Amino acid sequence: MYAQMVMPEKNGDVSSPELADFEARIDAGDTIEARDWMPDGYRKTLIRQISQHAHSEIVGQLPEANWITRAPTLRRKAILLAKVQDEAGHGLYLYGAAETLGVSRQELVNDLLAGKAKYSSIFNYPTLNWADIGAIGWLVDGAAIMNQIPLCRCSYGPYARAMIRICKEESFHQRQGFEIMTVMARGIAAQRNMAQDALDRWWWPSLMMFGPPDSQSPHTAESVRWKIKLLTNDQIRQRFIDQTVPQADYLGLAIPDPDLKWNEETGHYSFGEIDWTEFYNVIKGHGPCNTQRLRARRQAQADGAWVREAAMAYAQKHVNNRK
Ligand code: BYC
Repeated sequence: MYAQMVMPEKNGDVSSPELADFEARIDAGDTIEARDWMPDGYRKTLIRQISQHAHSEIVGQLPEANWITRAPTLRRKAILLAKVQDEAGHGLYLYGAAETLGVSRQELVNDLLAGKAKYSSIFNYPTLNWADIGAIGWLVDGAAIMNQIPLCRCSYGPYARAMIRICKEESFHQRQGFEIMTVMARGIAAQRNMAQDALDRWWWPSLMMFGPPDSQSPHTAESVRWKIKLLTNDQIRQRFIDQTVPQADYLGLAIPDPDLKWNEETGHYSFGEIDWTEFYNVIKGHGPCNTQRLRARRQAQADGAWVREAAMAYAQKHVNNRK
């Protein structure tokens, strides 16, 4: 896999003692903290990745929130509400981690609302029925954990620590999704059909969550060298497939890929071609729900203006009282 990647030149002045020291620390597995010296490229990549991740958590609330009022039972509603609230919390930890790099949360949010910042492609697909909530927990949160567990060991301390907490919550999310799928797959024919239909629609977009193939990923080589990413996009995608296929078998559901088969030689599943044209379309803003997602975020920003103003006025009052 590494052979396919273009290895970039080392960032900045290779003879700089700060850079040499920084790279030695990365190689030794040290954690870099907010006040430590870091190359501009490292800071920039972290701000990009952490803020995209934060935006994904926030926008990612929308497809599932669509079903809170229509959850089939009170218990399901309470669980879904808790899960969606967790995602809001993840967004906040991540904006906090990004802020340690010298950027403000407001700047990051402005970039999202202006359509300049990315968030995960997966949240531009619609949730058509209750089985989609099961599929999201099982596949989308499953993919998220697969990506995030290695990030708990990434080189930037504030990001790694946020990831540890987030992963604990994500594993509950994945299990609740798998449990919904189990109930539906063992239910009446109509429920089994809904579960299969949800798997059919979410499978390929879930594989796209891991990003483009390594051969077309401009950031992977440098991010892996700096331990901002511990594994490449293709490596994590393969791990996800290897873990998820037996789960689909357990559910009695068929993965919608005629080319999927166990490969004795590699010890992994081989799988069919991912439609990268669809992926690039979605990340350029032309997915089924991009417009609707950004509209919802802009509305939330406008609706929350009075809360932010009141909180600022309250904080200012305390500052004035202390004078
Ligand atoms: N969607 O060089 P590459 C969750 C972009 S939320 C959109 O491989 P990189 C949850 C990429 O940004 C979990 N864009 O990039 C929440 C880059 O564009 P720019 C979200 C994508 O960064 C609520 C370009 O393509 N998880 O779990 O090295 C409810 C080239 O890509 C995507 C994270 O954010 C995509 N899928 O690798 C339920 C994890 N993929 O920036 C669940 C943290 C790629 O040059 N992020 N792009 O304009 C990462 O691990 C990495 O950023 C990625 C991409 C693996 C995603």
